[in-house]
Amino acid sequence: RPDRDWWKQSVVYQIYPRSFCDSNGDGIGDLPGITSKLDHLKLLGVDVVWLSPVYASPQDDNGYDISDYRAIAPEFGTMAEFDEMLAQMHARGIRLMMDLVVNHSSDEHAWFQEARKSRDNPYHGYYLWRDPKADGSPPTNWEAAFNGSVWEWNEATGEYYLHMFSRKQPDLNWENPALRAEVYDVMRFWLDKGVDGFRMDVINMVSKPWNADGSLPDAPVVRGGFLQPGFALTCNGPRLLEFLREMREQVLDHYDTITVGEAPLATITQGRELTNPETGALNMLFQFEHMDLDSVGGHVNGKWALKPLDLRDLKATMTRWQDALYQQGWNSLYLNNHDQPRPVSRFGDDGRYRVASAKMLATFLHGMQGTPYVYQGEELGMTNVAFPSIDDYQDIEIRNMYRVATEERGMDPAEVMASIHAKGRDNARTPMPWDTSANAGFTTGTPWLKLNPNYPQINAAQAVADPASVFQYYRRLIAMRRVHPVLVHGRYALLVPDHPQLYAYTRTLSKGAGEPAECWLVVCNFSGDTPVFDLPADVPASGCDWMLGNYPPCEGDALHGSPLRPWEARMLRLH
Ligand code: TEU
Ligand code: CA
Repeated sequence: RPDRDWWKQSVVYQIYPRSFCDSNGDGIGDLPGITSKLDHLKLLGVDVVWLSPVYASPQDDNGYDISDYRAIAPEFGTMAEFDEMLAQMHARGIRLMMDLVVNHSSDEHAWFQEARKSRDNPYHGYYLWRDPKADGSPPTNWEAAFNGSVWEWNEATGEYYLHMFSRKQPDLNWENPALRAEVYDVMRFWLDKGVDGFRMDVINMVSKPWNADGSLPDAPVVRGGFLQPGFALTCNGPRLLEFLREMREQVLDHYDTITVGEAPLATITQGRELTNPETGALNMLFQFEHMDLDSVGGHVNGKWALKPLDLRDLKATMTRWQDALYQQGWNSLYLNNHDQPRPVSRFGDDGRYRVASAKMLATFLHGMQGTPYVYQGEELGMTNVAFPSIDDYQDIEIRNMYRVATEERGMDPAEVMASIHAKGRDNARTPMPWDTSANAGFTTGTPWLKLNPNYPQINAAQAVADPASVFQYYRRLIAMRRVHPVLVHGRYALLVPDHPQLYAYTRTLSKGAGEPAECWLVVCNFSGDTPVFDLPADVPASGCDWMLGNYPPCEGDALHGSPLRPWEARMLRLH
């Protein structure tokens, strides 16, 4: 391709297949359903689709537990329907990233079925086993993300196996070159079918930071009532770059791909190391710092212990990553996905100012340097839900946390439900609302998870028809990235860092000698108040052009002494 960095100008749309569109009335989204809605994506203007897993799976974690990496789960369709979907995407100029889940497999994968039979089975070394402590207890006190211990007993071999997530998701042993070779073969299988790249699930867990002698540290018990997954103990091991460089040399460099590595607790140093174009391995990472600002202890202590977001923390975090990767690597830009609550409920105002704040959040995100990711329904301004009963929720993480917190740790069910309403993953997994017909046109059957009750007001048909909708705003925002190189290559610089409600930054693109640099200003009001913005004196500007905004252009000087309206966003070209 003429521009090998096409992924820097792309906008990616994430589809969670179970909740996108059901074509056969079983209440579960599927591949033909996706194919039937590709024109929605074309209209939105996205360049790439990231498809969450559709491989064969017992669905213990909705497909993030894979039992055959080369087969399509019957719930989602057939390989022929996959091929048709891919052809229809390519026909529309839309590329496809698959979700590569290789930190762990399903316990129903043939590899694990063999491995657990005996300690000298040829597949035994594909997984991570440990003997019990002298008293028979698990090797460490670590907690898994989806239930008690990360260690599950295996009777046939008299030892424990590691699973950072559910007991049906045994971690794979990347220290074993034979296992790594199997992963690379799986990648070639999909790339040879024409797939354009991968999102790599918890990829910074594939090298575990364990002691060289194999001994494992116990976790410091920082007791809240909630689960505290031992991520910090199993992320970012010493061989991560080595493994991913090997993957790049053996597979990725032989194809024209886009790659993003999901990396909970990734540090900035890793961001630079792993995304360096020459010495790195992947195009970009999903780092989690900005996702952990509104909970006590983030991933280490669990996301359920809530605390209010301070905008200055968000500004500091985003600015650190923008500055660190400028001309060194590349950022992903995201505010939500299938694991995170809806941004307009989490960071905006999902009541009176839902539309304005959804547009503001999009402007804040897409104005920065990196590849933006739009999660299904984000383009509609979809909100969280608050189902009354734990029985309304399907997510293994929600259900197991609720059981442990209320039954084993005596927490107040009302307090636990409040955390679920704020941070539960099913907030993002309510079925995509297409129109105002029964079940919002998602299914003719009974949806696997209840719809958001506000679908009569928030659905794709309404959004496409309404010129002032969040959807139409996203279309204009996405199109700008293709037209204005400053949005792709311009240097980011934070302004007014200490302002508690305004997030303002510039993007500056140097032109040829003698030509003045092009400078854009993005100002976002993260509040329902009307704070005044004053362009700092060290940013030279005598005027500006309104490039985009979620309100009509203001009267008078937009740069000095200008009050922003509630949740207002302005994208201005300075001159
Ligand atoms: O998520 C990895 C991860 O960090 C999760 O702990 C996620 O952030 C958490 O559930 C939020 O509370 C990936 C997938 O995105 C997730 O859907 C899977 O459940 C998980 O890995 C295991 O494959
Ligand atoms: Ca279906």
